Amino acid sequence: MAPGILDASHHACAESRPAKKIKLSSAANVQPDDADDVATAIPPHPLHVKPAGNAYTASENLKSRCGSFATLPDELLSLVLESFNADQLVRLGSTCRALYAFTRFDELWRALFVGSRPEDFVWRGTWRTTFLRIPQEHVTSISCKDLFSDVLYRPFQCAHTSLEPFTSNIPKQNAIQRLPDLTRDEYAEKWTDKPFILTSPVKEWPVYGKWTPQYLLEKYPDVKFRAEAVDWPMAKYMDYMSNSSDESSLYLFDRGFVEKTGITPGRDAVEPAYWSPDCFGEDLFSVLREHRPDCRWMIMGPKRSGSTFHKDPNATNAWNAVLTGSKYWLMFPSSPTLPPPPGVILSDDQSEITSPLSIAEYFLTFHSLARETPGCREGICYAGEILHVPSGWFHLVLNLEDGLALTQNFVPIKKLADVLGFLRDQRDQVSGFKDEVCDRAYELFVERLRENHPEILEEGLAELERKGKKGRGKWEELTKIGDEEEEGAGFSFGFGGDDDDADIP
Ligand SMILES: O=C(O)CCC(=O)C(=O)O
Ligand SMILES: [Fe+2]
Repeated sequence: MAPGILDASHHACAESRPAKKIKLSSAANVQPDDADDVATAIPPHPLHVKPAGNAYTASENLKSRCGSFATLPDELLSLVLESFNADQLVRLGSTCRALYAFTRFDELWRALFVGSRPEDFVWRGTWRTTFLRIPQEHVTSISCKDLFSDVLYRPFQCAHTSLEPFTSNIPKQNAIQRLPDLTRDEYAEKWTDKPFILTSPVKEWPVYGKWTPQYLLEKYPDVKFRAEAVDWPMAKYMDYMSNSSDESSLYLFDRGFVEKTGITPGRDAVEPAYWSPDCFGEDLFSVLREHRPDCRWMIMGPKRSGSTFHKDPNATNAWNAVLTGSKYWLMFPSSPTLPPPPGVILSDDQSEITSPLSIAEYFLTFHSLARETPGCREGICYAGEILHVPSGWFHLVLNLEDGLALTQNFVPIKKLADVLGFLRDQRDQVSGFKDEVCDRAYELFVERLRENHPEILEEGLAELERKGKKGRGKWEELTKIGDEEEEGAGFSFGFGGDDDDADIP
């Protein structure tokens, strides 16, 4: 509804718009030098919808013509439409131009498509045309030029705003260090807790230079790979990758790629495809053998796709190797005493991370603040390079080009205590294990370490105990020692089993 034509009773919904407007203008404030370029670089919306603010100076507003639906704020209207099926959307969309625009919103069709998972489909450039099987030559478009809606315009704007200003001119103090390679000792002594990029090891991998999206298309066109909630044959995903404009692209993230492609990882294999760089040393999770949690993924996505802020599972470290394309990384350390990165919300017990914005929306809204925040690290990892993600670090990743990457999570000796602590004390967050062992991941890991690396286990447990004591408040320290002594040989680390203690800095 146009702010200019609202009656008094509807001012509440008009008030809800400036929040989006603030984001729109803050986008321009983020990079003053580039503001003009950003503004002019965005093409017109395909249905000619404009941002809500334009309604203030418009003489007409299409929203006012859609009957009772006009009384709903745009956010609520699109929420209501999420409960409609395809037939209802098509029918409603044919009643007036405003509802036509709202029912064309492609995220609605994406949800319908993913919910129905059709086996046999042709990707046609949008979720709606794909779902409705509309051939390209029959796609129509009606101009909705007097419709003003941030709900409809903002995702389009985010999908078309240049992100280059955010990923360039990285301040020196934020830059992730680049090194040719590291020795095991250097990694263990100095680098286990820091992000860095290695420029040499991946260039020795047989898959480097050979595996490209095009190669995978030719070799495995019909093999299905996991992309978020769907399993698509490589050929269909490649169609999607080359012809889509989602604000948040469907991202291929497949943990079964080794089995699906028949390659063998590991330097000692007869025909190795790739291996973990030597400096990372032994991965202690390998003692879990058949019970080890998911640990490797092939990642593929178009330019502008990527991962929103998260921490990797089970307090593991990770490496991420770019085979083609390039990735911008934005990273922050974490600890119980540090606030989360700007724009990221943590639950009180720090167990749940909410990062509600798309990558582009995050950049437009929070990037300048993130860049100024102490601890921020940024870097670009190019093809043939590998980036180290330390245990517990928040990271957001943006593909600067269409690209293919491999990633692996591991437990270096130096981080054993953290992983043991996580498996034992944050049981509800343990992930990637098969259901039958998930509840006893800690016990199983300890048992297997005791069989394979008893000294490393003892050291890890001792460090965990030290950390537990250091992490306690004075009162707990004084009152719990007696309890521990009473427990005799058993370990009690202060924050184990007693959730309250986990919060004590
Ligand atoms: O390549 C990406 O999108 C990032 C993947 C990731 O989060 C990781 O490797 O830990
Ligand atoms: Fe990650």
